[in-house]
Amino acid sequence: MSGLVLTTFDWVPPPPRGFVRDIRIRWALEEAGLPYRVESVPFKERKAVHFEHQPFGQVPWLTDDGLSIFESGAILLHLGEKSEKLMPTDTRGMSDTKEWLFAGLNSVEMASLPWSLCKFSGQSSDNPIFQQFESFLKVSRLPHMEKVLATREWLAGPFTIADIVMADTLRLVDRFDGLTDFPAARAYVGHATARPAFQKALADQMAHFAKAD
Ligand SMILES: N[C@@H](CCC(=O)N[C@@H](CS)C(=O)NCC(=O)O)C(=O)O
Repeated sequence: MSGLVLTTFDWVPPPPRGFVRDIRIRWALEEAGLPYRVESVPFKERKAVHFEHQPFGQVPWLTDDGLSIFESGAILLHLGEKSEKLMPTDTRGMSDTKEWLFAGLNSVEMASLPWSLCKFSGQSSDNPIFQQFESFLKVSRLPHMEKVLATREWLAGPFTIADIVMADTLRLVDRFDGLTDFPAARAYVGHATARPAFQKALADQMAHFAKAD
């Protein structure tokens, strides 16, 4: 396959639509103006070839000519190396971008995802496990992000792949009203998702899954 090819599921049920992680890659590709195609693999019956590209049977993955890359963070880094619109080329800017990219994935999303999954599955707020996740997210992580986001527009100076990860992570928290006490984080999600590249990525993902209904 030549050029950039993004692979996602052929279909997913309605609740996760708009949040499937191919959106991070679509968003980056649109920001950079890089040409790409989207291909699909079955959601319901995952074949051996799917696991050859993504060992957990998940999506997304990206192929760039002969190279196949899984993990959205690794894919974003790959794209960041292709376009200054996604990652600065100076040492400081590149380092800040990588630092915040990993902070998004490994410090914020590691706290927000279990919380969001509890919300998604309708866990009661009396559940002690949910309360632990609530405290992890809302005491140990979001107040610190709030301070950072109150002082800057984007995490690493210009808009970068780090903002794609962080905004998409916080967007899911906002979906479950988890940002009501964090106005700077909410405003950050608002102006990140107002970007035309995000709007195009979102519309394309929604259309892709709707086509298979
Ligand atoms: N760490 C992976 C996570 C990928 C992931 O969670 N993909 C979801 C879609 S958003 C998926 O494939 N879910 C189906 C499953 O886990 O079986 C990444 O960031 O690429």
